[in-house]
Amino acid sequence: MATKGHMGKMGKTGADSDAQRALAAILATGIDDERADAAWRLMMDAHRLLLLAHHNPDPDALGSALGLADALQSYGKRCVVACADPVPANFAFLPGREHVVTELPDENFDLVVALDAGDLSRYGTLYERHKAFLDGARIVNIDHHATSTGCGIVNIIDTASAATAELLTLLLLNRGANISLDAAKCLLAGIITDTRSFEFDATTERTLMVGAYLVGCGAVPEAIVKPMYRLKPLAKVALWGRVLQSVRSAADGRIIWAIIRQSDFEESGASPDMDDGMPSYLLDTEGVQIAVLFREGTDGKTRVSLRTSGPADASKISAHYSGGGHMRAAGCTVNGDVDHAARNVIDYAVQVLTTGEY
Ligand SMILES: [Mn+2]
Repeated sequence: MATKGHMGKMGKTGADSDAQRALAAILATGIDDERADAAWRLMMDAHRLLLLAHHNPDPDALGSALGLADALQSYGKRCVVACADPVPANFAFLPGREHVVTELPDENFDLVVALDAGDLSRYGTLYERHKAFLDGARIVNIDHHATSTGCGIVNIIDTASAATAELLTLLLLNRGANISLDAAKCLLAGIITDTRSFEFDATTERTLMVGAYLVGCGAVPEAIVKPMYRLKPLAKVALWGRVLQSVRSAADGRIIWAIIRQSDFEESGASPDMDDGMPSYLLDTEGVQIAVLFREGTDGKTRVSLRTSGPADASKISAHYSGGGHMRAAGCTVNGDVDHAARNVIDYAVQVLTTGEY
């Protein structure tokens, strides 16, 4: 009788199970008690809290802010979650997103909690518009970025956390706070998206334990993974179908490339962003070390996106064409039509692979 959808609700799962209690006890030790106490005391002493997510928000910034707001509201705190930019439409899996504001209400906040960025300028136009207030505000900063210097009077910064939501879960469990189903959904969204479904190197045993705890609270991974990474419009499927027919290889299959033309967008009805993910998709082909996507511009120029694995350095190849980027992902713009640009860049990539010289 048990179906896949019912399994999670059966047996000893849920917030009060022995497994959840054991996990909570372990995770509560993952954060410094004194610092957790200092941050929590500021939050408990406050009445009106402003929770900030950085601009160009990702689910970690917004999920952390919404998850913390949910937890603090159960203590009777007034919480406003603010972000310089609106919540993207595909973050529908974040409960409470409809309450996120892009402009501060006219209220006297007695505490600010800044989440997922350690520098106030990362809070974008919200900071610019309220510089005087935020420069003088009492701030608790919770973040996991290595570049964070801390913008608060209490800073909880842990670069071993794969997501701010992971660190925040430790804080809540350390302080014995209840994590509701809504909060668990928000926090799991932060962890899943900052680790790309527990795939990135930053994923640790502890990350998975926090994930296990939040799933134990009732959060469902697929409710986040599917809209973030799998769902796509039909026009995108049509675009990829056309472009993948143009795939060619060189250097005994170590190089793969494809051309995407303006006519591909027009005839598939796709929008300009729908080639997103294609260079990485091409790189995940057996034996491939260099993947290149050539995109015909409307200005007579060709946009080149490079991905590499193995010894090839994408940034050095793109630098040959005055572009930039990182070792594994880089890009450049080449003058001239897309077929000419492809021939030129692929010839150079073959030379790089065969000589090892750039
Ligand atoms: Mn993050």
